[in-house]
Amino acid sequence: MRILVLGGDGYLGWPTAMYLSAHGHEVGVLDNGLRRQYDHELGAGSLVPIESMATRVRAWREVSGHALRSYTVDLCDADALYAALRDFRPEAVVHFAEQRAAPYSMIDRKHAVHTQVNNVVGTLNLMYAIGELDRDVHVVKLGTMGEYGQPNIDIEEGWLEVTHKGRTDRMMFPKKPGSFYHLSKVHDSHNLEFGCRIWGLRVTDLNQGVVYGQETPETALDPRLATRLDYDSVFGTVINRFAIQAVLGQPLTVYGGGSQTRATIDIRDTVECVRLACENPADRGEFRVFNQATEKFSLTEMADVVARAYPGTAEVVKVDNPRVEIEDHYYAFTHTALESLGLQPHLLSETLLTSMFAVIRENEHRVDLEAMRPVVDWRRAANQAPALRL
Ligand code: NAD
Ligand code: USQ
Repeated sequence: MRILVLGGDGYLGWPTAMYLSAHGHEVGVLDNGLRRQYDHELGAGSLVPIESMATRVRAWREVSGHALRSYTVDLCDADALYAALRDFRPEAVVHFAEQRAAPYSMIDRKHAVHTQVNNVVGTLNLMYAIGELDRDVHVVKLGTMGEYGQPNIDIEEGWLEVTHKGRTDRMMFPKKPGSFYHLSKVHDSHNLEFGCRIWGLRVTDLNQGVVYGQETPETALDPRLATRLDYDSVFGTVINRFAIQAVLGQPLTVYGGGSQTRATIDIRDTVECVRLACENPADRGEFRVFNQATEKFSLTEMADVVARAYPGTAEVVKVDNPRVEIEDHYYAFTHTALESLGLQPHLLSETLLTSMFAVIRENEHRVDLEAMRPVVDWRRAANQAPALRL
């Protein structure tokens, strides 16, 4: 298949592009380099050095023999997006290209507005481009488990049959997200579902849990093919941060009481789930939702798994929660759709963490400890610029 990966320069987009290419697909990567600009803005960066998009594409051709067509395009620039789609003529588009950090969206008004405009407008432009150019293109969109929040009922895969006052309907599952970023994903889901109803688009919304890990079979082939690993308090995700804190001999920082429970997934399963979704497209007019997460852990359990796997771990500490989150809550979610397509999940194990510890040790000299300190407070409408070094 011809598959265009939007956000193909990111943490997940780059390994996914190589994985799809290694599986025989003709792959294009599209990105506007925004994620690299956030690094400059925040004075942070990937723990593992990453190459430019041009070097990555060249290295992949040398190592695998497969070409990737690369587009430098902002999804918010509709003309450029239409031109890229006309040129590449994809059968599937995998859409990773959004501002994806909850803390970034909570810095202040400017960052909340940027997040929602970038994400919602980019997705709307994509919908219109496909609506006008070729409605058979399957959109595989990265959503997030955080769209649902932590409801006191089981989380279904996107849809819920509701009986109210004796009548029954199939509704989109109610959402209660926890940041302006997570809200942008909810808005995307609603827009995409509407596009399926009015234009007969084919959409798969992958509600993914928190991803951990840094290596996939393809990134491990050559150091130039490495994907990024974020450790700062704005973009670093929790299990990756705990692993880095363990190696650095820093306390593992559990926010709040630690009973908050989150859905998780190994990066090697992310790339496989996207392949499965692309190769088994949604029907015309179908808004299909898969919960792309394989396990759940409380924050304390995550810290304990990491601490057990790394004998030198300093300690697990509970710090004041900079976010507004519910702590003692019910959490159960259905995740059978991807498994029924053939996903064989990698579960969080000491094996994966051990390989990650080695990567972290090699690069620990690159860590700026100051960037690890949580600085974005959900309760404040405007977080102070100096603390963020913006
Ligand atoms: P990332 O920030 O590393 O990658 C996103 C890429 O999209 C970046 O390279 C960025 O430059 C690009 N991009 C952003 N806006 C763009 C625009 N307007 N035009 C063109 N390119 C643009 O993020 P990631 O961790 O790889 O996440 C990818 C997707 O997966 C996101 O949509 C995120 O919401 C979702 N997701 C991530 C996780 C996780 O734990 N990392 C978990 C669940 C869902
Ligand atoms: N947390 C800690 N200590 C830390 C960092 C985070 O306890 O040092 C806690 C947070 O309070 C939160 C949980 O860990 O309860 C997850 O935080 P996170 O930053 O790892 O993840 P989150 O903000 O939810 O966002 C990440 C990705 C986002 C994706 C989401 C999936 O950045 O793109 O959508 O995971 S989900 O959580 O399912 O919505």
